[in-house]
Amino acid sequence: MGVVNVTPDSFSDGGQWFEPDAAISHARRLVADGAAVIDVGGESTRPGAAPVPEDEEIRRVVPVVEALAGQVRISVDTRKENVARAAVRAGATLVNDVSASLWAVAADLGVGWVAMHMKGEPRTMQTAPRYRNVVDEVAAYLEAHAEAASVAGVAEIWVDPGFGFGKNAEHNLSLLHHLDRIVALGWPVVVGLSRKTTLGRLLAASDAGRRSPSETSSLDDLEPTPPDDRLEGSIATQVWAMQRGAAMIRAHDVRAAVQAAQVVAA
Ligand code: HH2
Repeated sequence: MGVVNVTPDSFSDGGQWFEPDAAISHARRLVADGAAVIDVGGESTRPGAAPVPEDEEIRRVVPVVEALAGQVRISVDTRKENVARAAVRAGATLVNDVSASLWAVAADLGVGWVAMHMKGEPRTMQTAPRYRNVVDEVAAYLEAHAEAASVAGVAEIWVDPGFGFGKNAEHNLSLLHHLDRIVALGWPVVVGLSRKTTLGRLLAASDAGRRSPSETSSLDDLEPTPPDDRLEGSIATQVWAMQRGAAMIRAHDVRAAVQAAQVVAA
């Protein structure tokens, strides 16, 4: 799943694909690189991001979806019912829902649905997130939401542990370590690891000569490498996830992710 952020403020590529023409040609590049799905988003969900009004989000997303539909499968990355509806009218067939709240809309529209786990909401989610057991909590949340969607009649349901959404480095690593628990729920798993901050912190730790995993306890205090310098961490964790049964990888660097997948498959 290749990421196309039609936003001025996304954490890793904000502003680069904000103009529709730039977004469309970037998406075509990702398809040529091997993306099977293009995920079009008009609102950043990075920590601290400001909400975008519905009509503005529709204005950003719909022309891009319209231009690409028919050439590749399109998902719409949104938390808003009317944005999902407008994108599906324009040709999207999957709703990538970081709020895991739009299952009835997906059922009504007859499209697929991704349920992602998020603790809190983007404006505040990274302020001291806490869990009793992050793996248990995320697994139970995804199971309950997928079940509700299934009962409501959604025919295609994906689950995603939501790396970085209300989770510190230890939570993210714990979820990755136990990804088999999420896979064992029985729903196909999507992972969004690409360029995430925890990877930037691990790479910064490596640059600083901290090579031992036992030295990663204070990772959250480290200044991460910049988002466009997190490729090695993205690929390493994507390969880890593929080997543990993730069925879809949400990626900015599609060529590298597809190449890694081909090597793993071989
Ligand atoms: N991560 C982001 C956005 N949408 N959707 C799913 N299913 N899983 C994820 O991990 C996920 C997601 C954040 O990445 P990005 O879209 O690049 O940034 P922003 O939210 O700042 O636009």
